[in-house]
Amino acid sequence: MSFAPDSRSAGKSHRTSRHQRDPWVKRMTRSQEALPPHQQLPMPDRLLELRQSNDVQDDAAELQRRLAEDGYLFFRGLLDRHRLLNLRREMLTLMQAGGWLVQGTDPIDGIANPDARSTEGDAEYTDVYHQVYRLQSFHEIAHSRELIDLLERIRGCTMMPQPQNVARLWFPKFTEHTTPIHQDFVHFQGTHDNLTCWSPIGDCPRELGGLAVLKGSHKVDRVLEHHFSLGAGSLHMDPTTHSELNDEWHTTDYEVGDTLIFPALTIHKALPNLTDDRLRVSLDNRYQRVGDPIAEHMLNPHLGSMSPLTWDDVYENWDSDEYQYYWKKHDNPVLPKITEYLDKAFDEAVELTRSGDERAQLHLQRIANRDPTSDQGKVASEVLAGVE
Ligand SMILES: O=C(O)CCC(=O)C(=O)O
Ligand SMILES: [Fe+2]
Repeated sequence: MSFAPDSRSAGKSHRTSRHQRDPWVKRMTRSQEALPPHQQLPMPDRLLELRQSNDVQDDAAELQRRLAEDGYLFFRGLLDRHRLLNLRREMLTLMQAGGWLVQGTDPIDGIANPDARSTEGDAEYTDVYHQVYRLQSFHEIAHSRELIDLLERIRGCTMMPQPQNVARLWFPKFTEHTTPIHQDFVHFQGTHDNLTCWSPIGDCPRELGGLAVLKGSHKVDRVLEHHFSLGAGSLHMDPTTHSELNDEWHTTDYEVGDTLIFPALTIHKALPNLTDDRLRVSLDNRYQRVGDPIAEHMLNPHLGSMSPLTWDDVYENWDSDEYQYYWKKHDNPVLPKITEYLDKAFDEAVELTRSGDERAQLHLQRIANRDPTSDQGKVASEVLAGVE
């Protein structure tokens, strides 16, 4: 099966005959068996197709109605495909230089070197990620006019990207680190009205692990309780413990240019990357009303707390200053970061480690390796020493 991102027909060829998906079903079943029930992913036939809203793209009232009803909006081909494919090449070329791709392969194919597997929280991940993060074209995409115009129609006011753009670079068959079920507010904070825009950088069929949303879940209208997870972001919640939530997960075989938009309370997750050898590359950026408060950590480069990275570092090789420090002209109130979600997850990981949970142990090991002198690093080392 080809994932050549510049071939639409290749993207469509694996569009879902049951027969074609069977091997995936088997593999998925196997990789899910080790997970506790609330973290297991629905089988493919329980995943429904995202509702596409290209037909109402210019109709503000209908966009708002659909967002209020479904808790998401999905558009095919919204972003410029050639721009994204150029970005894909630039990003993957840096990843290849960092040893993440099989040497001698075309970077555009994203063929992963299994020996380089790492994820957010690992120092090796941050090293390469921060090279990618310096790309001007990566940050410029967040300002795409077609996207901002659409967001302004949806919200009926002036919108801006938050400075902290995010790329996800997910290795194949590393499924215990898949982004778990969560609401974005626990990570990005600010206001519940912020909109996340998730776009694959290259085609992203289901088996490569695109995003799935729980239809209508934003209607809970509050931040639900999250718990420790080994998956990206370290926080997951369990929709089955809330009787007002359904189990209507929606996803699609994404193509380059597609964009999924949802507010901060919509429950969502990534599907596992079950491919044999392909990296999943995507971006998820957040947008807010000009004038709304912003959480202070969203003013900093992503994963800057793992390894120091300033905006001056990011801008070092840019040839334009148009989008440098662009947010400073707006006077958005800055809110302190709410740390309680991650602090609680850390405490849970400590307890789980003490009771022999290997996932929690791996999580603490990561923290101890990454930052042995921080408070959490010291606690992690002590707890790990106690269970050895
Ligand atoms: O791409 C992923 O794995 C996670 C993305 C996500 O949770 C988001 O866009 O909010
Ligand atoms: Fe998210």
